[in-house]
Amino acid sequence: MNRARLLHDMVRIRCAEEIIGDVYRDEQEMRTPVHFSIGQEATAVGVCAALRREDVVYGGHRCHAQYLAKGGDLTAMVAELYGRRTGCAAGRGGSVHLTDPEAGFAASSAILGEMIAVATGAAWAFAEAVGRAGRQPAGERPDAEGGPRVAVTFFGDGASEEGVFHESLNFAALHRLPVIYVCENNRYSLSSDLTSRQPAGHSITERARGYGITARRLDGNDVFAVHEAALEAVRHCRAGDGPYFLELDTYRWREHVGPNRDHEQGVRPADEVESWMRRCPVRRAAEALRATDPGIDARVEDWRHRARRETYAAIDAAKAAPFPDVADLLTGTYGT
Ligand SMILES: Cc1ncc(C[n+]2csc(CCOP(=O)(O)OP(=O)(O)O)c2C)c(N)n1
Repeated sequence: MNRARLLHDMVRIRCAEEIIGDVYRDEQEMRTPVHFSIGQEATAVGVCAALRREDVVYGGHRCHAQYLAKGGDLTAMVAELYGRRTGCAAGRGGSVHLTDPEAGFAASSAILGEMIAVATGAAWAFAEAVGRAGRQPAGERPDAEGGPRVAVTFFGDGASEEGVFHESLNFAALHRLPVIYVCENNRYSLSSDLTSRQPAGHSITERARGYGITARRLDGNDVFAVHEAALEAVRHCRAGDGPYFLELDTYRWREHVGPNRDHEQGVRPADEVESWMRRCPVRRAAEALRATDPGIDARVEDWRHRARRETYAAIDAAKAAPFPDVADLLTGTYGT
């Protein structure tokens, strides 16, 4: 495991999102809702670093970190937030419809739970591809060595309350599909706390286990633990042992949608937010690395500078790019 790389990726994502948040609020030029993952970076980074490029990730509305962690292009993401033609979804999707197929970030959607089903379908195709390869005569087989590609889907605790979550898990377990379900449990669905939405004494992990799926719940702000667990999940899927479920406990620092801090408006208790901010995944990883790498703080500072330059350059590039042409409105839609 390259522990410094995990920290680097989190630093880059944190810087990019903080800058985007400030610019979003101050300028009012990005005409898209934005759901920040600030405080939750360890989940996306720990999981995506365990994947190959050809494995595919499907995200939900809170997808910036997932997209960037999988290798999605930052410049194209920022252009998408500004609605420009150079955006990763040609300026038509906004922040909840990020995509970078080259990097293996297939799609994201704001319809809760939708991508859980889509990732399950992709995993079915990946399992079928390996099955077909196995049925072909030796010598004619595409290289299925190392097992199937893996599909990963990130979603929140709120999305686990959608019916499609249960249908998908049941189907994946039945067909032993290579799909990793990653529940980023940040305890809130909009402003509703988990305890007001789900019965006490039960967990989302337990429900996944109810379908016979191997499932683990762990500290989602410990990037090294998340990464270890994700490596195990990937091994499990490639070995043909079926789906894997990870419930990662974490917390968002900003409001549900937008750049502000909602505890300042009384939406969440300030002491709760502060206690989670003390468990900052970026700071914890830096502290852990400092023991063996005394130069880590200087490297983090350098990474921050680079990320700042990269993000501001992406903002400048986006502003200089054209908006989509009205004449192209239907290009790429079904039936055209
Ligand atoms: C099918 C559907 N129902 C309701 C919504 C409205 N909605 C948007 S985000 C959200 C809360 C999501 O909470 P969670 O899944 O825990 O993710 P988080 O925002 O905490 O990352 C809701 C209810 C939606 N987008 N789609």
